[in-house]
Amino acid sequence: MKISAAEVIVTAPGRNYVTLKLTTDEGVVGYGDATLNGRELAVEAYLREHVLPLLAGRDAARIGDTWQYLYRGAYWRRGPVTMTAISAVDQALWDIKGKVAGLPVYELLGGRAREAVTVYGHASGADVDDLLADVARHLELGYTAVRVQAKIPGMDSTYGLHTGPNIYEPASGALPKEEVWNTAAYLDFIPTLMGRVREEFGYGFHLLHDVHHRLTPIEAARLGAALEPYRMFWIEDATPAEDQSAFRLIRSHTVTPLAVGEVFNSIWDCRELITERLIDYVRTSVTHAGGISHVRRIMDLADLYGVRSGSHGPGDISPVGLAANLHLDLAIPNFGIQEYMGHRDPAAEVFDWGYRYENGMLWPSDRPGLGVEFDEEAARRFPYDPKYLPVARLADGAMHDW
Ligand code: CS2
Ligand code: MG
Repeated sequence: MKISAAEVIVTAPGRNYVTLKLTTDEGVVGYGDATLNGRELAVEAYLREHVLPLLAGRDAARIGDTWQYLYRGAYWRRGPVTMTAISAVDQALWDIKGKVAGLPVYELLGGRAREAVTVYGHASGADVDDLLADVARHLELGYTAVRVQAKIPGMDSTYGLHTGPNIYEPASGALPKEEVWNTAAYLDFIPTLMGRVREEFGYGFHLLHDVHHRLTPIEAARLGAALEPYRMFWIEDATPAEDQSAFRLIRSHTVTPLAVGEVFNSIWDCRELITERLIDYVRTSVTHAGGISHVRRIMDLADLYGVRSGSHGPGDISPVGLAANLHLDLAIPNFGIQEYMGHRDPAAEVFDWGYRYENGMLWPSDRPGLGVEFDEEAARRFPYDPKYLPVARLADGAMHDW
């Protein structure tokens, strides 16, 4: 069965999503998520100009060979744009393979290693009381793992906070929003905040926190040590993720578990982190790191070293991408946890996903392939809406990591 048509569709039902549609000569359609927040059109153009012309006439069954052709066959390889584009092709081909076999993709990956996938939800607040109310709401909804973020006193805005009722969307505006960051205020506040959460709700659920690349290694070490009494499930992205050696220093000072990797796009970004056991959870997602085929290899390497998965699952990964990640989560032996924010209206007018949230877990559907349908007519009603992720500066005006 050959690929006969390929198309990229950019649509914004609530936020921007880039979706690849592959069609075979026998009329089987596969979808892949190619959404890269704030850089949507770069991936769309890479696919349209440099990938789609190579796909026509290729055997749709040969996923690995197509992957190698697009990766090894490109002299300028890796990087978020390229790897998100390759990922979309990989997802769409797994979708087609599942539909041809009449099986959900997790069956093709070896079958379910678990019934459902434990997820963590996002609690956030403009102050401590607001945050505590949101944690309570998550526990009532059945979450067994909750990520906790709150506005840092003294700062005008802080990353990771809901931007509407239960909505988290950091991208906004025709130019990047500028935020002012204060490390000292942050480091003073976070241990107090986690203490309040444990005091109020106890230790019977997993507590997570995202540092969002803001600290130096020694600051991150101090934070990890200060949080030890609160028995965190993890702290995430404690330092800018491209510096793998930073984690050696953090690791030597704290037993707070470490997670990193939402911005990684290949196994080379985390090889030392894994083989030197410098982290506990690797957060690479199927959408941004070369698809199911490549993230499976990352997770296999991680399994050898006792590192578990904790894949990125924000609203800026489409339901197709989240579904692809779920199939992998269900099948791998070293699954740890999955991030879950959900997709809010009007996303459901364009995407019809079969998986569902219940009791702190995502449950797969038994639809063949990835199990997500895409309504092209509805997609046309929501044109591309350009938006940027924010940038961060220090009080003296110098740029900082956002
Ligand atoms: C965040 C993301 O979910 C997370 O852990 O770090 O929401 C991140 O800010 C966005 O995906 C950026 O697009
Ligand atoms: Mg994060």
